[in-house]
Amino acid sequence: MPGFFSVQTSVYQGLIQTFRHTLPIDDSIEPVSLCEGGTPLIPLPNLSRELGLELYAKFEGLNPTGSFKDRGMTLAVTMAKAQGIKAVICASTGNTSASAAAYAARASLACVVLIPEGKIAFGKLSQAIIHGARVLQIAGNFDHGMQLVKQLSTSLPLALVNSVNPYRLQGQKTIAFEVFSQLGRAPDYHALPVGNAANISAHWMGYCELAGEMRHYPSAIEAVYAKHPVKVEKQSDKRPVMLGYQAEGAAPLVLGHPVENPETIATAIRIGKPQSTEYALASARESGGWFRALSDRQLLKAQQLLAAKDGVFCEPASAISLAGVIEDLQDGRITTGSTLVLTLTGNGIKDPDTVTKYQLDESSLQQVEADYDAIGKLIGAVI
Ligand code: AN7
Repeated sequence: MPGFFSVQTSVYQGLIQTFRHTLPIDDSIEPVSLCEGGTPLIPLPNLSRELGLELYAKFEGLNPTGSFKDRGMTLAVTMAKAQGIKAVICASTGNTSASAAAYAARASLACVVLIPEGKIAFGKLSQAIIHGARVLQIAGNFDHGMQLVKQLSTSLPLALVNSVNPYRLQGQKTIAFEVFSQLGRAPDYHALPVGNAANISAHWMGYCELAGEMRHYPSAIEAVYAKHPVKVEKQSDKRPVMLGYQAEGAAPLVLGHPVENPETIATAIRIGKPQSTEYALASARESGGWFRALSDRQLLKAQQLLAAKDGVFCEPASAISLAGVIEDLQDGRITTGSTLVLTLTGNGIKDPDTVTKYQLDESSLQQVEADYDAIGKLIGAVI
C-alpha cells in the first residue's frame, strides 16, 4: 500500500548479510539465516546507580532461538549446506542443540544432538524436539558428549557444529562489532559467562579485529582466511578488559585444570573440559582480564536483580556475569565509574523451572479466595 508507512523501513537480513565483509565466506554463498544478530544493548540504569558503573546488557536472549548461539550457527549451517553435507551433529548443554535444530530445519538438513540426560532446561529440550532434531540423551555430561561427537563426525558424513567448528567463532565475534557501534566506542570492561570458552574467545577476536589486529584462531580457520582474505578496518585503539565468570562447581579455567564431574544449577555452563581453553586464557591474558568462580546462590541472586531492578530476564548461566561484577567491584578489581557491558547469553524464558524452584518466596505467589475484600487487603500491603 504506497504511502501507508510513515517511516521508511529497511528489512534486516541477518548476520551474514550485515557483516559479510568481515567474515571468511564467499560472496556467492546463500546464507541460512533466521535474521539473527542485531540484538539491543540495553542500558541498566537502576543497577548502574546502585553499583556506580555505566552498565549495559547486550541481550543475546533476543536472538531467534533465544541465545547467542544463533550467531555462530548461521555460519556453521550455511557452510555445511554449501559443502553439500546432509546432516549436522553437536553435543550440547541445551542452547547449541536448540539453535542447531532450528538452523538445520531451515536448511532442510538432518540434525542429531547429544544431551546430558536430565540436565538441560526444559525450554531448550522442547526447542530441539519441535524443530525435528534427533535428540539422544546420554548417561554422561557435556564433556562425554563432546568427545563422542568429535569421533562420530570424523568417521561419518556429519558436520560438527559445536564451537570447535571455526565458523562458529567467526559468527560470534560480531557481538563485539555490534557493541562497538551501539556504544560508539569499546567499553572499559566486557563480562560474560564461560562454559566451553568459545564465546569469550570470539568476543576478544572481534575486539582485536576492530583494533586492527586480525586473530586467526582456531588454527583450522587459517586455510579459510587464506582463500577468503578478510580485512576489518581499524576503528578503535581501545579494547576492553575481558572478564570470564564460571560456576564454582564447574570452574576449570579458575582452577587451572579440567573438572571431572562439573555441577551447577546453571546447566548451560555445566562443563568441565572447555574446548577453547587456550584461546580463552589468551583473551584474559592479552586484555588484562581474569576468571572468577561464583556460587549458585550468587548467580541466582544476580538473575533476580537483573529481572527485578532493571526488567531484563536472562537465564541463570547468563546472570553469572553480573554476580562476578558485583564481587569484583567489592574487591576493588573493577574501577567504579567504568563502562561495563554484560553479555546476557540466553533468555530466562528458556528455563522457567529454575525460577519456580529457587526464586519463589511466600509473597511472590499467594493463594487467595476469589473475594473483593480479601484481595483488597492483600493489595493494601503492596501499595
Ligand atoms: C546461556 O549449548 O555449551 O563459553 O552446548 O548456553 O562459549 O561455551 C552453552 C553455553 C553461556 C557458555 N551462556 O558459552 C551448549 C553450550 C549460555 C550458554 C554459555 C552457554 P561458551
